[in-house]
Amino acid sequence: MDIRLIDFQSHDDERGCLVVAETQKEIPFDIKRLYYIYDVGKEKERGFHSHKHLEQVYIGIHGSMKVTLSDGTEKKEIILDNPKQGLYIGHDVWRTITDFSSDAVLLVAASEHYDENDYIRSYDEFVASLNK
Ligand code: T46
Repeated sequence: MDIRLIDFQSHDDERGCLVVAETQKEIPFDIKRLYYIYDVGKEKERGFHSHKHLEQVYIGIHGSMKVTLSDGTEKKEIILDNPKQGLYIGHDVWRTITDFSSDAVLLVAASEHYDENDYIRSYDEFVASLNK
């Protein structure tokens, strides 16, 4: 499955922590879009889709959340609760994001502008697309 955790550069001192992620270094693509998700209600679930081309890096900036990933064969669960790490997710990976803590903030760096045509929002369609 085309996913991996990435360690960011962190500069910590008595004033706090400063974390850096640079394009084509820690972030393996040119960032065309940033968005963030917060104030997710208790037991609310997001995602339930894959992307045909989009690559993204998820950063659990604050609080925690669970990301469940599948390539149609293998399934992995990753807790994002460390703002010094990012989760790279390539295309053709089904994802759900659940178990948001009440203070959770998920920042996402994306390789492309928003395009609804890049989404596969049916799991059956996702599995069928892998066999093409
Ligand atoms: C992902 C997870 C983490 C836009 O208009 N522009 C955007 O850039 C995005 C991401 C969304 N939208 C609109 C489309 C929907 O009307 O915002 C609404 C909510 O989007 P969606 O239902 O896709 O939200 P999530 O949290 O299920 O998924 C989003 C991203 O779409 C997805 O790529 O990985 O966040």
